[in-house]
Amino acid sequence: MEQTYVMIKPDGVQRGLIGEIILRIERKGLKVAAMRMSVMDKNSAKEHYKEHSERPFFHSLIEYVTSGPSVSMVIEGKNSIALMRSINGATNPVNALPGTIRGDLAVETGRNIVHASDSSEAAKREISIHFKDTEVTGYKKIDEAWLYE
Ligand code: IDP
Ligand code: MG
Repeated sequence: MEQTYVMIKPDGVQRGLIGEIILRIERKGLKVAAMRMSVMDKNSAKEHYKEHSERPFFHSLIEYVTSGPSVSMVIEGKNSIALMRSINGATNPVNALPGTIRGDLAVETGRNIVHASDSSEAAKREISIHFKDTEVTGYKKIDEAWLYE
């Protein structure tokens, strides 16, 4: 089953939105395959966001995501990469539709509370930055027969 990397960024944690965000992911029918709360170290954050290393906001982005505890997850399910991007909504909350996490709960791009991998290559790369193989569980959930045709 497809896996993606999802992070509740430090602003989501500080604003008390961990439960709200995980609720939306579980309610959709996606499975939490791994989860950890920690302060992301700077090297992992830089590796995670290396595609943005030349952008003017890179330094503040690294400071932001390492500024306090965040929640790292591996989310699993059919089409989980595309589904998580749509659950999160557009990068800039101004453009994120109501009903999405960013559309309902965030105000600006630099504090947009969640991350999700944008492709299969990114998902594999990001999961391997943040989790060891042994931390990603391979369990089967009882609702699968009712989620998938
Ligand atoms: P994504 O998180 O929707 O994949 P990306 O374009 O990959 O969006 O940007 C990664 C993260 O960098 C964003 O979620 C946001 O936190 C931050 N970011 C992107 N563009 C800007 C900007 O113009 N100003 C400040 N932060 C930005
Ligand atoms: Mg991105």
